[in-house]
Amino acid sequence: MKLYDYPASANCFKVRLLLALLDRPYERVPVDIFAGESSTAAYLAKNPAGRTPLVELPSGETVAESNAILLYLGEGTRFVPEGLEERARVWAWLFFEQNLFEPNVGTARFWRLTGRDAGRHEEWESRRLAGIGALEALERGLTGREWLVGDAPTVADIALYAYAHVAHEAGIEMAPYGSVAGWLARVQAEPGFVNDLVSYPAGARAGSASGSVHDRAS
Ligand SMILES: N[C@@H](CCC(=O)N[C@@H](CS)C(=O)NCC(=O)O)C(=O)O
Repeated sequence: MKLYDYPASANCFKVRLLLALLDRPYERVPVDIFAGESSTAAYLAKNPAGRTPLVELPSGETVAESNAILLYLGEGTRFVPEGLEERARVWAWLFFEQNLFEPNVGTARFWRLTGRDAGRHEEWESRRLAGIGALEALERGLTGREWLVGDAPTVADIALYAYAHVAHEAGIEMAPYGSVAGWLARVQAEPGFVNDLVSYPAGARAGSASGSVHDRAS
């Protein structure tokens, strides 16, 4: 199996984390999204949305969207429950992650770390505030519980971990979120845990040769 991957993307990190926890081998294919490699005709044929991550299976079929990939890879393992009610609750957290968490926490972080917050402070601040709202929801969801669904980690925890563990880089003060802090530590204590999320390279910065024409990441 191949993983088309951008090392600084936390959406890609989700997939690498699950593969590490599963101790599953794969071939990593780096895609330099700031050099246009996610919008070539060859890449768009694999993922019409032109985004990473993407997995290519031995059959040649591809699966896009980080959380769909987590569900696909996690099926039949301890990270995806068997019962329909628990599965549905996992799906709900995955939709929450894509609707409210990543677009706000992830985007506010990306803009801040790459200088894209300059010149649009109000827009950035509204993403950061919405990110705080998403963190408050995550805190409520974890209060009195060790994991988001059931009594063991699922792909929902992996998906939310990806941007929650770097939410401070979006300018969010994390001290109020004690249940989130305990849960982040529990994810990090899972056997096989790795954190190989790297910093955005210089070429991702707004105003750099490639970064200036690219606004879609996180
Ligand atoms: N909803 C998608 C978002 C993927 C996404 O935004 N990927 C970014 C990196 S974090 C990307 O590859 N951007 C390349 C581009 O937009 O050209 C997912 O969860 O996989």
